[in-house]
Amino acid sequence: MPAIVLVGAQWGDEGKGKATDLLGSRVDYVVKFNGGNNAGHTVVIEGEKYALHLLPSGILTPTCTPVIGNGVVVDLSVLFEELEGLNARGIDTTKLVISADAHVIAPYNRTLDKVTERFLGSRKIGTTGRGIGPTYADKMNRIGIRVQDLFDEGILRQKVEGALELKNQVLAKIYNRRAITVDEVVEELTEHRDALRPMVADTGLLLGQALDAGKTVLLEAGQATLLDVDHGTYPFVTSSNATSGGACTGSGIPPNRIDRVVAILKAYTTRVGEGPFPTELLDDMGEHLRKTGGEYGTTTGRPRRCGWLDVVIGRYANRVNGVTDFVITKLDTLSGIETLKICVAYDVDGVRHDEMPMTQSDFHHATPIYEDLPGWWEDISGCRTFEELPVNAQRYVETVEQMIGQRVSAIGVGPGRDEIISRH
Ligand code: 2SA
Ligand code: GDP
Ligand code: MG
Repeated sequence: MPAIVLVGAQWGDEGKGKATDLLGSRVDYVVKFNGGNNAGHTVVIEGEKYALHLLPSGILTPTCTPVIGNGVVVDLSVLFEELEGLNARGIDTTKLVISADAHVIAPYNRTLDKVTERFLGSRKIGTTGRGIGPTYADKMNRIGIRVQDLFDEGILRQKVEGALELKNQVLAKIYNRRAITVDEVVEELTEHRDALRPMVADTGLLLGQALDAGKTVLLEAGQATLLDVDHGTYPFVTSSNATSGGACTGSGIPPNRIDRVVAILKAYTTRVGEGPFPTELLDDMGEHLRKTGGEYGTTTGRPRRCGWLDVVIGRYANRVNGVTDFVITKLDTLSGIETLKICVAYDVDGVRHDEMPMTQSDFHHATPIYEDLPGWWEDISGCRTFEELPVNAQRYVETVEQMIGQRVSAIGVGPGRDEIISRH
């Protein structure tokens, strides 16, 4: 199995971190290909909880080489904080490799992310405030700073100077903020330069050679399909490509080397930040899912919005990502609910939509059309085979498979590494 892509099927927090960690022992490389420290992956190993933000989840598997690909935006202070935190817990992080082409999050972009949200008022996106959007905007605007620039001080100063010409005008004229100096930016960006140097590589070349040598590579998405800047609920999205296509551009691995795309689908739906969410539950059931599922942001601690499973989204994720198999997570969270609802289509101003509506205006007006399924009462966290699951839990999974038209290869029944049912 040369290259596997792992993506989130909904609005994130489906449990990609746990799934990556699980596959980690079977792969040689785990590559983060998009996003930055806006991600939050919680992995529980033998009762120990690890919250990763910028580092690929493969960092927790000693046999695996973790890679930060060219498509990632790197906050250097967060990188070293996270590495130190793991080292203090006895995790060996020396194998980490970082692309020379990855962009770095400059301090002014963190400031701009936060102040822009404040100025947007009711039109805000609900970002994580980590500087992700402005850094990707700089990349597209060709005024970004890349990891390789840190090792050529002349070039670095030139680039920071160029970027600040624009940034300081925006900060001063629009936001009434003080001007930032080239020196302070260069100082912050080069603080960890010596420690960073041995980690930096041509990761596209490294991964290409690894695949040629028969190694397996797992490409791990941050965020998810509906947060993808092209295929998500724009503008309420993140600023990178979180779908499987992003795995190629964000790593340098071409599409013909990828032969498996695993999508992680939570047994219900959650979303953090603003934006449309047809199956959102603003009642006691929503609160029940949030409490039982522990649905609070791994990075910001924000309560996640919760709702029923939406297979229109499941079908969309299947198509956009070219999914080969789904992993359903958090099925255990649904135990003890008498009747479960699955959204099978939308009603948009009196018209039935079986597919995602073409326009965001229609998606904002989408009302779910539900099918009811009987729930189960048993604690399923100890189940390790499909047959051990209560019949109604089996039916729930099989119904999702039929409705999406894709195989479910594994089912999560708890946060722990071993709390999983494999159906191979
Ligand atoms: P940004 O900061 O520019 O990427 O925000 C843009 C939108 O993307 C959403 N987003 C996320 N949604 C779910 N989970 C994410 N990671 C953290 C987690 C989030 C947290 O694992 O819990 O801790 O709050 C994540 N990252 C970005 C974000 O909410 C905006 O809607
Ligand atoms: P990610 O961003 O997709 O990696 O997901 P997060 O880590 O942000 O959120 C998923 C949460 O669900 C984490 O706290 C995981 O420990 C937890 N989790 C993952 N799979 C399961 C599961 O099958 N059951 C339960 N109860 N929790 C799970
Ligand atoms: Mg998360």
